[in-house]
Order: sequence, then structure tokens, then C-alpha cells
Amino acid sequence: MTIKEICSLFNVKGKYVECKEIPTGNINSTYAVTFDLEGQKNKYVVQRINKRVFLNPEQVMDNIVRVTDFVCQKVKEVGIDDNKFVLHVLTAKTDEKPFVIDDEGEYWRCYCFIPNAVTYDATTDLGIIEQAGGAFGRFQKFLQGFDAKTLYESIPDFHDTIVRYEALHQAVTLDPFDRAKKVSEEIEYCFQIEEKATELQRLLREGVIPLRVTHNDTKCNNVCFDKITGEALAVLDLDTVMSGAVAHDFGDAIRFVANTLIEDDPNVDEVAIDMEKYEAFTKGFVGEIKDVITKTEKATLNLGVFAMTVELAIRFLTDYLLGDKYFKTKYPGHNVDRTRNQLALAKDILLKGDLMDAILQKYC
Ligand code: GN1
Ligand code: MG
Repeated sequence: MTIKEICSLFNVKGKYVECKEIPTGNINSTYAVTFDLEGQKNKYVVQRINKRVFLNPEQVMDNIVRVTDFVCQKVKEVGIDDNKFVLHVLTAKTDEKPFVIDDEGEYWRCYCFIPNAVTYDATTDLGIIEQAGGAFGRFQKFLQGFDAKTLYESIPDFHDTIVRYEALHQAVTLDPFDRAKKVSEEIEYCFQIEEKATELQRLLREGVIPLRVTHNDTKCNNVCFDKITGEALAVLDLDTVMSGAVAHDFGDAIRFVANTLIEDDPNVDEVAIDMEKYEAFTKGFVGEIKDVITKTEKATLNLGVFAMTVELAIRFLTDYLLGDKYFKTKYPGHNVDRTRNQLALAKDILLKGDLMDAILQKYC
């Protein structure tokens, strides 16, 4: 089916004009679609949900609808415009479900495009980075009263770094594509830092830090901004909203936004944590949530930065060993470059630990 046909199954308004693919994102396929309603442009975002990654798309959509409804309520309570600050899910014409299934059994969903919204894949603008921190912090804060246990686990053990390590060990043992020898140094380094990289997960399992509703994919390009005022608006990409630790969201965001290079840049010698970017995001994020999280959670935020950086490295590495089946890749060895980049970042995080702690302390 064409995107135009898919759109016609949703409660969209107007006459179809055009469709453009949005090529960012390593998992789903995303399209921006424009409709014309009596001379006015109505824009929507249509996405095919990757069924190999999300084994139960209906549960994913159930999570998203419940979370966006909850946040919408909170946003209205504080008197801000929910059309700008929360994603709105369209329903299907026939059964009012928040998705449609096409003739090949693929699941599609449709969101209203937030007016005048832009996203940034990478930025050096500290104001934008601070605002992205604020947006993820607010999202977390708005979801305080939501019972994390009632959400489906859209991807089981998603940020369980211990389970991710088990998968890497298994992939190295099986080595089905005979690739382990090409990345032996990277594998060895991952195993060397395993103890520290899995510490956060142990604290979670022992109940030292609580499970909360977290976003779990806090790349800065998952926040949209008003292209005129520059203000941070809604948080996007809610597929992995489920229970997790605050340090997962903080850590994943920092490893992406505060990297001096983008996460797959092969010039790994230049990879480092940019302390100004680190500080800007921390200021925004911690500023929003410092009064709602515990002292112990605050003390684990930087551990989260290390854990998430290593976790991404081992996920890319495991995917490479298993034949590049999970993340979309643009060339052979793309996952190796991603792995090397994240490991270089992890090394720099270890070096700058004290500096990061001092900055974090300042905003706690
Ligand atoms: C994937 O869908 P996207 O590109 O936002 C991945 C994240 C990784 C990220 C790395 C469901 O995110 O966990 O951090 O790639 N999402 C899933 O770029 O696995
Ligand atoms: Mg995502």
C-alpha cells in the first residue's frame, strides 16, 4: 500500500498533497505527510512500526496512548498548549484504534505534526541543549504519578545492561559470521569494564534506586523545537516509554548530546565528552527533576552516563557479530564504527568523572 493509502485509513483531515520520508531513526520508517484543508496545510507523521524490534506493536501503542493522555492532562493543568507540548495520536477510521494494519500485516501509526516544529540531530547550541534537558526532565516529572508497573515492556530488558552483556558473551561464543576476530580489541575492552558498566543495573535490581516511568531513548533529536521562538516543545519517539531508572534517561541523553562528534563518526580520536554540553543538558534536566528524585538517584546519574554509553557500544557490537540485523546500517562495518565511537566516549567519561560529578553537584 502507498503512504497515501495508509493515511486514508486514519482520521486525517483534508486532501492528500505530498509525502516525504524522514530518514533519521535506526528502527522505524517515518514519513511526513501534508494534506490540504480548504487552503490550510495539515501535516501528519506516519510511521511503520518495526515488528522485528517491537514484537507487540499493539502493546506499544497502548503504552503511548496512555502516557500521552496522562501528560496531556498534566500539561493542561499547568496551562500550556497541549497541541505543542504533547504528541497527539490519530485513530483509525474503521475501529478507532491507534494504529492500522496494512495488507502485508505491517502496523502503522499516525501523529499530528506539531506546528512549526524542528528537530536537531546534532547541535553545538548550548541553549538548545539545555532546553532539551528541560524537556526530558519535564516529561519525567509529568509522569511522576503514573504507575510504571501498568505499562507493557515494549522491549523486554531494554536497558538491562547485565542482560545486554549476556547477549554479547553469547554472540562472541557463537560468532556465526566469523567476525569476532575483526573486533577482538573492542570485545576485550568491553569485558574489562563489565563490572562498572553493570553497577547501575545491580542497584536497580537490589531496589536501591526506584523504577519510574522513563522515556528510554533520550537522544536530543527526540525533542522538537519551535523553529520561530526556539522553545523546546514535545518529546517524541515514545516507543520505549516504560519502567526504568532516571539515570537511564540522563545517561542516554548525555552520551548522545555531549559527544563532541555524532555517535557513528569514525574519527574516534576526536571523540570526547564536551563539558560545556554536559553542563548545559544537566542544568536543564536536573533543574526540572531535582525535587522529585531521591539523593541516591542523583548520585547515580553519572554512573548512568557510563552505563548507557557502554550499553550502546555492546548493543552495536553484538549486532555486528550477529550480522547487523537490528540497527539500520548504511555500510558494512557501520556498527563497528558506532561501537568504537561509543567506547572512545566511555574512556573519556572515565577520565572526566570527577569533573562531571562536580558539575552535577552544582545543579543538584
Ligand atoms: C535506536 O529509533 P532510534 O534511532 O531513536 C534505538 C535506541 C538507540 C539508538 C542509537 C528501540 O533509536 O535504543 O539508543 O537507536 N532504539 C531502539 O542511535 O532500539
Ligand atoms: Mg527510538
